[in-house]
Amino acid sequence: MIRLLLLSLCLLTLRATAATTVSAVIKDAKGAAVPDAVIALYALDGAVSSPAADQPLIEISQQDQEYTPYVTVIRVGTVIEFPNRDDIQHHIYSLSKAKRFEKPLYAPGAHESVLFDHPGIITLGCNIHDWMIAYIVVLPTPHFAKTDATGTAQLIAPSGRYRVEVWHPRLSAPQIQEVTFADGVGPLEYRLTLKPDRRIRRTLEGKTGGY
Ligand SMILES: [Cu+2]
Repeated sequence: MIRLLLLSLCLLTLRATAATTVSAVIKDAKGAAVPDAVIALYALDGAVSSPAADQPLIEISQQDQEYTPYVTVIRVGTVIEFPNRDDIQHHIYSLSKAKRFEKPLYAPGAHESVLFDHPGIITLGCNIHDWMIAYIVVLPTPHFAKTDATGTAQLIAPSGRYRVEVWHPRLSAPQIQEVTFADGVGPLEYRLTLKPDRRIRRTLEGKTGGY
């Protein structure tokens, strides 16, 4: 019995440590790099998911009348802090089903936190500044990444089969495929057909949007 236990422990340890890194490269239809795409991995063969590691403080700040970052990806059960680094008030709100909340008269220096306890996509707006928008992608999996300015992301997960879902604010529907993670696999390459960027331009004097 003890032997069996030890053996299972060894196997568990082996599986948990056999992490593979696979890179993903995401481009749009014209071949330009796509930043802020979220890639989520869902294990298909019961691969052991590592428990959530100590998470660094995750924040979405209000600074220079913008939300930063534009896209945040977290696991279900994560708390996000919303520091207001401006010297004016904001009015943070979400009407999204995964988390409805509102922080009216949100004062300079405020830094309240919100727990995101349901998976889904949350659109964050500001009732005072129409152009302020951010997305929070809340996932029921510990394996995910977001593409950087070069459209690249590194995915780290135990070897095994996964359903890979790619999401982007301008994608009509998530792009889904099956991938087997093993040493030497990748990079995963995507060409996404994105909808036009409909974000509202800033109207402040001297500000040109900067998108
Ligand atoms: Cu605002």
